[in-house]
Amino acid sequence: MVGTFQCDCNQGYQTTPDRQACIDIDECTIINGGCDTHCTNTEGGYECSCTPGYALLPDERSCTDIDECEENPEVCDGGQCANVAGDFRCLCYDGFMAALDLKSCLDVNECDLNHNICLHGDCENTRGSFICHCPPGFHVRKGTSGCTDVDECEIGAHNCDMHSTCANSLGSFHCACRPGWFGDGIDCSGMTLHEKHSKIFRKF
Ligand SMILES: [Ca+2]
Ligand SMILES: [Ca+2]
Ligand SMILES: [Ca+2]
Repeated sequence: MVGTFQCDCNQGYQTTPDRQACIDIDECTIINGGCDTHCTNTEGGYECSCTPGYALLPDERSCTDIDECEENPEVCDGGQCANVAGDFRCLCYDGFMAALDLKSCLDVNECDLNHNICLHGDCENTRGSFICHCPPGFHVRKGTSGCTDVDECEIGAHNCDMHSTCANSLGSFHCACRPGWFGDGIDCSGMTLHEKHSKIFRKF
């Protein structure tokens, strides 16, 4: 008579009905293996996993939302990060726009968007903003963005003679001696050059 035997199976295995062999138990068929989301049967065991945006907790069964904002504070560089279940999105600040997937903020190139944004100046794009470089005689007035003419006459930034009138012009200004005064506007005298010379001449 041939001796009989029975198998004692390791954890994760069960004996075949004839008790002659051990076969893997598919734990996933029984209440999803206790997994929150995904259950994957393996030889002699099983594994729980989560959908993207969720992380497996130390109990190796439960899934919890990943707070991407806390995990990577720079994720929305140029905006505010808003954590949502299984995902996150960026609320971008002025000067930035959200990428198509709302997962990052991109600089708006104001110079490309509006070629006239700096008016009389050159536009330089910067991250989150832009800078207007103005030529001499132009400046960026407070509260505006483009380069506009400096009114040298109004702000007193001219070198006109006190007997001269100042006329503002685009990018510059002009001085002209008042009636009865003579000169180039920067120097005005009460007499013509001719009178001046004849006066000097008379001295001798
Ligand atoms: Ca999340
Ligand atoms: Ca910009
Ligand atoms: Ca001017």
